Amino acid sequence: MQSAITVSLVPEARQGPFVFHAGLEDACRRASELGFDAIEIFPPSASALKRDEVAALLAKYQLRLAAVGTGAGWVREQLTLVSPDETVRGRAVEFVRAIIDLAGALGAPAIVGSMQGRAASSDERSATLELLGRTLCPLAEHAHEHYGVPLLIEPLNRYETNLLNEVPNTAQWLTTLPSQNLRILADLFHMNIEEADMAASIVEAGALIGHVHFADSNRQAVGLGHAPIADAVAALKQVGYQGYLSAEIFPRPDSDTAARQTIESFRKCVPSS
Ligand SMILES: [Mn+2]
Repeated sequence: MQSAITVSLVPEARQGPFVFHAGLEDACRRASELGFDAIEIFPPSASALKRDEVAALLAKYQLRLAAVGTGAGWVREQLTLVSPDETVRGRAVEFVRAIIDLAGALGAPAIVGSMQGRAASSDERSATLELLGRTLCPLAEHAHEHYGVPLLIEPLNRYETNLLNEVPNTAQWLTTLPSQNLRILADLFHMNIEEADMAASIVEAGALIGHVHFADSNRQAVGLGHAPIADAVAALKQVGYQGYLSAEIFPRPDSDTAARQTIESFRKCVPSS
């Protein structure tokens, strides 16, 4: 397993759970100084970043790109992949596809979290999930065919969506879809709210887990809350997970302290690193 840390380049997400907010180079420099393996970027859109500049910064600071988020499509433009408005839905698909193209060219997957949207009511959940499957699969195939990377889908807690809340249910749902290229982003903060047993859920999803958001019960750095993170990491080892533990956390009390706490917790959880 490898360590990663988040940077938001979205002014509207200034209060969001991202460690660094002062630009990509600042984040790369600080991540590199602390010994992180990679960074995860939350950009305002794909066009806000130039691929060559990102590549140059990653090379300069000897970092890899862990993943790129698509949530700004929701935060800034209220786009979702299940909007009943076909035009909005089409814009959402294009927003995600552009991020797949940016991330994929740098060898990283895109993340669909809040862009999954929500069902208007519980009666409409299954039809909305079906629509989500229909919009996600062509995007996942695009990521596979052009870049050989998966597309990550993230179950969120019940306060953020009524579609995908639990890791095992999401794993089950993935097996019903035509694309084999979707993987689960297991966010330990969301899991701590929704799962009966985080470790058991990780074991159940097994090889379908493609990325991990490394956060404690209160969305602070691991070690500053009370979620059973050590058990979750043991379960990830058990299923042979070799991806990133990426800190998607609040910069509390400040970015540097949260980052330092994260890398210390990571080294405790993954002593071989
Ligand atoms: Mn997350």
